Formats: sequence, structure tokens, C-alpha cells
Amino acid sequence: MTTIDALLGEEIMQRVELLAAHTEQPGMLTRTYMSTAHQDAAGQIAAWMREAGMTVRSDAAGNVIGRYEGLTPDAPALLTGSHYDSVRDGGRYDGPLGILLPIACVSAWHRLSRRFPFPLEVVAFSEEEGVRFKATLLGSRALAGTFDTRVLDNIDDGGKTMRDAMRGAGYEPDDLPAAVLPRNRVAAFVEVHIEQGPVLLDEKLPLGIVTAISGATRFMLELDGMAGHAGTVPMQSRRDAAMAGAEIGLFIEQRCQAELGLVGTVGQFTVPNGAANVVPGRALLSIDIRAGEDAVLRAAVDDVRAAINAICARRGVRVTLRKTYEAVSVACADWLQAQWADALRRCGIPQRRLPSGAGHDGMAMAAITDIAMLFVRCGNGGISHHPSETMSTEDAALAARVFIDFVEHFSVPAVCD
Ligand code: HGY
Ligand code: MN
Ligand code: MN
Repeated sequence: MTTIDALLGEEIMQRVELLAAHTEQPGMLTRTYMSTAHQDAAGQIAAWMREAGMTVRSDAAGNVIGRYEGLTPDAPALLTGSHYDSVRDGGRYDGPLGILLPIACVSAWHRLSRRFPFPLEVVAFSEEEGVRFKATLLGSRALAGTFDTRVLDNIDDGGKTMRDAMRGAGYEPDDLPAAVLPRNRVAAFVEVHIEQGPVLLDEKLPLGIVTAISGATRFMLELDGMAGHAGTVPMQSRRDAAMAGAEIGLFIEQRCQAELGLVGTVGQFTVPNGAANVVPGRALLSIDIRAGEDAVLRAAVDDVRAAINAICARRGVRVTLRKTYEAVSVACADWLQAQWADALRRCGIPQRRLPSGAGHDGMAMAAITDIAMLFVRCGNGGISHHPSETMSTEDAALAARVFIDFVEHFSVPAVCD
């Protein structure tokens, strides 16, 4: 590892820590769309982009975009980047690594007056996780022109609409159409991201090339049964909403255990205004089902829907099922995977290709350009979406070196596959 690599690794990791200080909940990292912490983080990122020699713009969705001019100014830009929002009590590398690593590399190129035949744009996407308003990939959809304006009426836990939250932070949703990137302005989109899983760690590999991003379908489920006194309502006459939810959750677990690569999660399960001595009349659940193959995902979703209806009919519980997210699996372009593989080879790092079970902004960016991703090894068993999420400075340095090599050799083939 060269001194330059080590310095880049250090810079990236230090800035991850500084960015993590922008949180809504002291003592943990929670940075949701358009909160004060979210906007403070945007300001910090913009400042680092300027220091690195980029011009900076932001758009109506809150994306922060740094542009490092190329030798041919109107050439299509190579886009890179990731998201700066987080889940609640999340990890500090999920998103920021893919923003701060390119900024550090651009800063090095700028100091060396190194330019490329194409502009490089680093995008800090404003919202990928969908935590506050239950709508995901907002930043990348705004750039890709696939932002569904119906989500502007989604409300957060406090009853505020996304539209009001955006205006309160100084953004005008009516200007979203101006954020769309014309397809011919983009050469490709590549993202550096932690793996958020154990594969690279188990195989003792620092980096991996992503082959495809799994598709996913998400629902919010409202179950309405009948509340009652915990001491007087006989078991056989109960319409217990929470037990219906529990049975649904167990069905999802068993159905998804049946197939490799299929995963199902009930990440939120609440009994509004519940009490220990009251039979739950209402229960709210989230459902997240994913698979690398779309046909497998569709079949699992159909089975879960059928099971929900059967369980609720038998238990006398009314069900409202609202789809909050659906994305088909997205392949990473072969020509970009090959250029990542060439960069790894030139840097003397073993190549490992693997799918991504986690969703990423590339799923939206694929609407306007070819995409690819470089995964970086996670520590702590690969845990993510959790404060124990971690990675090493050495791996940050290696990823920076490979990213630098990738960009310095980047070219768009005459005919893309
Ligand atoms: O949920 C996901 O897969 C991503 O981290 N938003
Ligand atoms: Mn992420
Ligand atoms: Mn995430």
C-alpha cells in the first residue's frame, strides 16, 4: 500500500466520522429525509466537494452534485456517488462511503491537475432508504426522471407531508422536473458501497464486483380485529390483530426459507396504543420480500398475499395491504464489470463477483444509464443497518486505489453490450 493510498484511506474514514455527527438522535445515527441533520450533512458534503475542486449544485430533491470538469466539457459525464440519508440507528458507512471516497480521489486528482477526457460527477443522493416517508430512491429517481409525485403526499410519523418537509427545508417540489438528467449527458453510473453482508469477510477478500441488484417488493399491512379485555374474552372468540400478524410473519419466514436467495422480513410490527391487559384490536406490519430472480420474487409475493387473506379470513381480521415499494432486479453492465475487473487485476487484488441483496440507487439510475458497483468488505460478520456496521481503513485505501485506477482507465466501448 502506497503512502497516497494510506492517506486517502485515513481521510475517507475521518470524514465518515465527521458526517456521522449529523444525526437526529444523539448517541445513534439517524438521518432522515429533509431533517435538520440531513440538511446539515448536505452542507458539509457540498463544502468538501468545493474544497476538492468541484463545482457544486443541488436540485429540488435535495441531491448534492459535485462536478469535476473534463478536458472535453460537453462529453457525457461518468457519474458516481451514493446516498446521505440513513436508517434509524444505522451504520455510518452505508451511503457515505460512496460519496466520500470519490471526493477524496477527486481532491487528489485536483492537486495533481489531473483531468480526464470526460467530466466526473459525484452525486450525494438525498434519500435512498425510505425511512421517513416510506418512499425510497427519491434522489436517484429525481435524476432518472422516475420520481412518482404521488409520494409527495406521504406523511411522516408526525403527520407532515413530504411536500411540506421539502418546502420547509427550502426545496420546491414543483421544480423536480428540472432535476432530470438527460440520458445523453451520462456515460455510466458506478457506486462504491459496503457489502452489507458476510461474503467478502468470510472469503478474506477486500473488494467485490456486483453482478446484479436484487429486486424487492415492500408492503405496509394494517390488521383490524376486535380489541377486548385480556381477562374476559375467551380465546376461541378472539379476533386478535397481533396474533394474525404473528401468524403472517411466521408464514413469510417459512415461505422464504424454502428457496435460496429469497428473503422475507417483517421489520416493523406495532400495536398502536397497545396495553398488556387488552387484546390487540389493531396491528401494523411492514413486509419486505427480495430475490435475485424476478420470477422467484413474484411467486413468493403471490403466496404471501394468498396466505394473508386466508389467515385474516379465518381469524375474522380485516386487512389493508398497501404496496410501498416494488423494484425488479437490475443487472450491472458487463462492460462496466469488466473495467472494474481490469482495475482489480492491475491493483493486484483478487476478483470476486457477487449479487447484492441490498437495494441501491443504481436500481433507479439504470433507467437512464448502465450501472455497476464495487463492494467493500464489512467487519463484524457483515452486519449493516446497525451501529455495529464497520469496515477498515486499509480496505478504504484499497477501494480508493481501485476507484482511481478504474476512472483513469475508464472508456465507453464503441458498442456497449
Ligand atoms: O433496504 C435496502 O436494501 C437499502 O439499504 N435501502
Ligand atoms: Mn445503501
Ligand atoms: Mn441501506
